[in-house]
Amino acid sequence: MQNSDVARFFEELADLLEVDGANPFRIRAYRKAVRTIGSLPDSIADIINDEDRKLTDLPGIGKDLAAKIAGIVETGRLHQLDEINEKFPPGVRDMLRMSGVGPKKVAVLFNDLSVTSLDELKQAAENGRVAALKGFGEKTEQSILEQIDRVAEAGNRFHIDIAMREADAILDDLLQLESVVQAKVAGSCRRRKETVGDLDLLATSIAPAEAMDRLAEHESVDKVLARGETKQRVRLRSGIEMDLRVVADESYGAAMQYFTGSKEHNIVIRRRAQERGLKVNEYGVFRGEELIAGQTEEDVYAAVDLPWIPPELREDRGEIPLAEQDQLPTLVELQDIRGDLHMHTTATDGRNSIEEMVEAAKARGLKYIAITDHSKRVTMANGLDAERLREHWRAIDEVRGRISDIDVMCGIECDILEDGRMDLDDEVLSEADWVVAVLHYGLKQPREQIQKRLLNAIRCPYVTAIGHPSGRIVLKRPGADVGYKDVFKAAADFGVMMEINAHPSRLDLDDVHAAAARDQNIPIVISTDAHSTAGFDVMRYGVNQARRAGLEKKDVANTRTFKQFCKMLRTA
Ligand code: DGT
Ligand code: CA
Ligand code: CA
Repeated sequence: MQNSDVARFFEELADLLEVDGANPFRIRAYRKAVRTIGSLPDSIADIINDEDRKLTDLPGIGKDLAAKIAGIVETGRLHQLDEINEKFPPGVRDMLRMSGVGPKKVAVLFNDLSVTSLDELKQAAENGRVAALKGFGEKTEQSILEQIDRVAEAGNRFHIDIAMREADAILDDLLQLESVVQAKVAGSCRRRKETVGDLDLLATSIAPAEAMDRLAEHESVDKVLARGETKQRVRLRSGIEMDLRVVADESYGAAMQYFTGSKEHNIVIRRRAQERGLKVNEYGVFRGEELIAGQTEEDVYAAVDLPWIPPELREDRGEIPLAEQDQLPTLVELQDIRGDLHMHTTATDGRNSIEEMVEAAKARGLKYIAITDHSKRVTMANGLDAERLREHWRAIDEVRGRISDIDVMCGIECDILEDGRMDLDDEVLSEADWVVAVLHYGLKQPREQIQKRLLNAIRCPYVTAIGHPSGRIVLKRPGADVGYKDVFKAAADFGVMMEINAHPSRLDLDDVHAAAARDQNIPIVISTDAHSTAGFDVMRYGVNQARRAGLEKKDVANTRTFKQFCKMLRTA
């Protein structure tokens, strides 16, 4: 169990307690615990297992909280959360997922309007009953109406990092069984989509019942929903549902191909099979009754005259013609990444010092990094003005003088203000090695204004990259209305790079726009936006997103050596 998983328990508990009108001090204590746990550089589980350390040494963690944390790590449950969950209908948790609607507002909707589901909320809002509530108004009602469908949809989906972690833990466990020969995840998780609806596991085994028993007993399984001879569906404690299918060895490749999808990709494969007088399904490729392929995916694709296609590309977005002409890209890989160009330190809202970040980056094999703390507009994160920034750069300079074998750039994540100006003036920006310009505020502005801001930033001669261009938060907040075509044109003209922010809740550029940027020959940087040393771990999700965009090593600037990378920077 990861720290963020533990933190989520307390976050949910605090939210529901607040809806319940519980003692504010208690709620505040849980929220503090969320922040403490979420920002710990070390794993909670490690601290528990370390005889020399105690959870109660952490700030804001008393005896009671420590016991609850230990319980979560041990059992995957928090009794108080189970209890309060019983008290509210699922609609309350759905409402909590809307942005701009915190627990206090949800309490009013639940208590005063007796709204218990998103459907009921929609009705109430459409009848103007939400706007009439104290503290709501027309604007909030409108925002609720705009969000309802997305929240209803998102309710059943999960971030890719959670999905992969859950799948991997269970696969590792299943593979412990001697009777299980192969086991892998298929579906959207294997395609590395940014969100996953449910997990589809495939295994080959001589004893299917044993595999299903093992899954049923797994600590992260909450409930077995259905079980047949070779198929089982379970719900995990995280809420994700999972199918396990145990298939025959001779059908493993065909099942993998079928259940990896996407559905759209499979439709084309099936049509190709028909054109060749064949039938393809999850058991194999058949000519009449005769099984002609199915043990490996390669065999299945070969039967329809195609090379094997990487799962990340299987969306029927042009991969099949490319495969037909033997022109599939050689996708970028995690090992190709040499640099990371977006991260924070204690100077603003990061948890680790410059030195700790540099050492951690080096330990992970990175050859160069840019330290990019926030600019002053982000007051919440203690953003830097010109004077503090220069001081910060001096500190970076001091550290890079001491630590060898890694190049460190003095950077800044500079806000593009609502009116289109840069948050810091040219004079100080001109002294930076690397400037990531970003939108944080005013994301709901009309398209023209968003456009003006992005184009202004690109024209600023010291801006080297645009970070998380849309500002979206996956499953939570849509991004700004960006006119990508013009933005990419300007970026290409001025030599500004585009970021794929690797954090699983951003993944911004998304796959489609990353491909469009690449088509304009814009160098892409994949960066972690690490706020702690553990934050470097998310690089793989950014690489996955780049792979879904069909990017090769050469398309990603931070696969280059530092020297080559510097040559790609615009010259002001
Ligand atoms: P998800 O779970 O919504 O994130 O997306 P997937 O792609 O994992 O979809 P899921 O779990 O419904 O099904 C897994 C795969 O099984 C899907 O990608 C393709 C295959 N599949 C499911 N239903 C159909 C179908 O009706 N026709 C075809 N050709 N394939 C299907
Ligand atoms: Ca699925
Ligand atoms: Ca499924």
